[in-house]
Amino acid sequence: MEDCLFCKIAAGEIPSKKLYEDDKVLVFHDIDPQAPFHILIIPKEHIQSAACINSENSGIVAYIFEIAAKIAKEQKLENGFRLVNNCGEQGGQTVNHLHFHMLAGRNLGWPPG
Ligand code: DGP
Repeated sequence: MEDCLFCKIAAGEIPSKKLYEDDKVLVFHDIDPQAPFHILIIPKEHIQSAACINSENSGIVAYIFEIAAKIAKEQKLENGFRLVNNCGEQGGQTVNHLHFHMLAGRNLGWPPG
């Protein structure tokens, strides 16, 4: 999609520090890490937000969780991790392309601010 930052990153038009890639998803390091380990998992297909998930495209969400579990094993995140999706303005979403934050490496507070 034109003018979508994460579509451009997925297309390789904007560089990123990639951790994993296949035909469906891209995993790369967040530019502003909030924990010692902070990556973003995005679908390559442009989906604006979690509010746009429906019966046609919901499979990608399960797949993203599968990838997160695989990364947790590979990165030896035995002490746990957090998967976060921010949706919409009040949800704190700043990039309008569905993405899940995966954070680990410190005790993460709850509830978030
Ligand atoms: P959110 O606030 O949930 O929409 O998260 C967007 C995240 O994207 C935020 O943590 C910072 C990250 N981000 C923004 N621009 C870039 C970029 O150009 N490269 C990378 N790697 N991350 C970015």
